[in-house]
Amino acid sequence: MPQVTLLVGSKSDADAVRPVLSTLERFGVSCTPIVCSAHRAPERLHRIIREAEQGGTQVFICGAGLAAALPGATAAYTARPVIGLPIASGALNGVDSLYSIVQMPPGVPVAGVGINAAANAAYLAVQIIALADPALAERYATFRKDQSARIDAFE
Ligand code: RP5
Repeated sequence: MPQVTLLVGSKSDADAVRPVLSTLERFGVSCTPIVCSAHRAPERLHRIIREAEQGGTQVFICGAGLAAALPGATAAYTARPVIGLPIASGALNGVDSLYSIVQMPPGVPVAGVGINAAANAAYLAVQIIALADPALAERYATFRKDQSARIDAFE
């Protein structure tokens, strides 16, 4: 049962979201990546979200470029947390996607991370899932401690 469903709007987003998979794997969080465009295949997206919920998905991460409807459309179909990952592309280089993701209407939130901040999307998912998973919370706390120790080493 995948704990995270990673949706991307296009195959062309694959390289940008790869750190989501490697970061989740590092923490032992299972993830299924799926390509589905909110604009080009809205009915399929609805079906995918329903099936993901039935399969136990706790958090959705949605990476998309350009108008980036995918995170918002996913949030419209589920009450589980949705993390929006804006991907740099097109004339506006991801600023369009960032604005789309953070400007959701009240009542349908999407948690936005920075442009191409794929690892941060994964860390945020880990933090959410860790609320009800003490072993994962422990692994994440260790990671944060190690990270602090590495920073201190430069001083
Ligand atoms: C967005 O449009 C996708 O997430 C992708 O970043 C962008 C371009 O898609 P393609 O034309 O490469 O399929 O919906």
